[in-house]
Amino acid sequence: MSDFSGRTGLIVGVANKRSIAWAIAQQADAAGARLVLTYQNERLKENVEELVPQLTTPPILLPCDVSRDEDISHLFATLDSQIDGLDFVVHGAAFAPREALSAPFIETSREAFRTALDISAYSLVAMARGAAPLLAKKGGGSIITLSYLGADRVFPNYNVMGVAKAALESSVRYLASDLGAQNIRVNTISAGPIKTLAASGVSGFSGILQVYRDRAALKRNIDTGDVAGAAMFLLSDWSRGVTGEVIYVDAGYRPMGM
Ligand code: NAD
Ligand code: 0WE
Repeated sequence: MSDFSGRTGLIVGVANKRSIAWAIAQQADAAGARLVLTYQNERLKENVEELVPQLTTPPILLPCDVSRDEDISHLFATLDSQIDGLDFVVHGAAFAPREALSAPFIETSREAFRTALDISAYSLVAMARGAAPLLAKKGGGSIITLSYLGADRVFPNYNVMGVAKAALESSVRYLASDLGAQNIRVNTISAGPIKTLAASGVSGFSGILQVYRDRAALKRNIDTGDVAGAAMFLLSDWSRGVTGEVIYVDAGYRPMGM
């Protein structure tokens, strides 16, 4: 079970116990990994501090607002001095201004477009650049991020987040190409809908869950544990030959035609 012993992972995107990133953190911890968890701001710091006693190995907690270059450079400078390399990185940050997820897509402002792509897509590029030297120190590693089928298909109200996820998935392929020679892999899990903080306040979310449950091959919704299982595969050596890919964890929604 402890196949992550001696490994260190950086996890970005824990907001509360329902976060997908938290389920991945719990699985990686259970497998023996030592973790670095970041939090977006002081308000979320308290949430993360309340969760960490659940982990077997006490993690390193550091602040990182991924929209700030100085936060990212400070994070990796701190890690460089505190740990001897990284084995994996989990990127689970996304944001678009609320109004952009309810008005028609055609009304998307330049500012909302910029914010959504900055936080939800560019941040992966910046994190990969910062992490690469630490991953290379361990002879390579695995970077994953979280996407949604709205990158490829239109879902009502997903709007500019769909455009951001398309940029994110393309960034995964270009990063995989840049980092492959250093044995650093980059992949994304495209998850089905889950009622997390990022989904709360999305009007009609229960309806989306219902449609997925009805149409998915497995006739159910997924939970954060389902995503964490696939994450453990992508973060481990079992996936050593996989990079630049989008892995769908959606209970078989995407393959269905009707
Ligand atoms: P969540 O709200 O728990 O996680 C989103 C995280 O993004 C939060 O921890 C938040 O702090 C972080 N974040 C936002 N702006 C940030 C910033 N400027 N700096 C640092 N962190 C920032 O919700 P979640 O559903 O666990 O989302 C995690 C990822 O999974 C996101 O990329 C989301 O798009 C993706 N995803 C979610 C679903 C779903 O239905 N919940 C489905 C597919 C993909
Ligand atoms: O990626 C996401 C959610 C991302 C998200 C959610 C919010 C809500 C609160 C990004 N930014 C914000 N900004 C806010 O102010 N998902 C895959 C979950 C999700 O969100 C939807 C979905 C699905 C699925 C929004 C509309 C339609 C479907």
